[in-house]
This record gives sequence, structure tokens and C-alpha cells, in this order.
Amino acid sequence: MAANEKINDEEIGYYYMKLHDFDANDKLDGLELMQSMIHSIEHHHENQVNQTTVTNNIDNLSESVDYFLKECDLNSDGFIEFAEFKAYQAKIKKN
Ligand SMILES: [Ca+2]
Ligand SMILES: [Ca+2]
Repeated sequence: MAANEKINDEEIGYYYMKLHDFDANDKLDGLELMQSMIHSIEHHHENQVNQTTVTNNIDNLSESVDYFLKECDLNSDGFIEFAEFKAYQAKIKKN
């Protein structure tokens, strides 16, 4: 059961990356990360989302993207590859 859960986590992570990998290079750059986070905010707020909510979050967003890149971009090339994303997922799961 635990093994299945792990596979599902990886599949979700992979799907999430592919969904926001707009130039299809199998890596997420800062802009793609930003889009994915805006997407998450919109999804989170669902019906009550409006443009102000998104705009108010842009400042926090660029900080979040910087932080995420610093934490997740293991080879410091400015892109998050799936392997790096997976390592990050494993790391936050431990905490
Ligand atoms: Ca990309
Ligand atoms: Ca990288």
C-alpha cells in the first residue's frame, strides 16, 4: 500500500510539471513556476477568485518562486527538472 502511494505521488508530481511545462523542455523555469503558482491560487480560491486576489499575491509569488528555485534547483541551472522536483517532494514529506 505504501509503495502504491509513493508511485501516485510521483505521478501527480510528473503530471503537475508537464501541465505547466509550456515550452515542453521537461524543466520548469521561473516563469513556468510562477504560472503554476498562480494556477494553484486560482484553484485554491475557486469561485471567489478575482484579479485583485491574484495581483496581491504576485509580490509574494516572486519571493516564493525565488525560494522554491533556491531549495529545489540542485544543479543551479535555473530550471527545475523532474528529478529535482521529486527530491524536493521527498524532502518536504520528511518534515
Ligand atoms: Ca519548460
Ligand atoms: Ca536544475
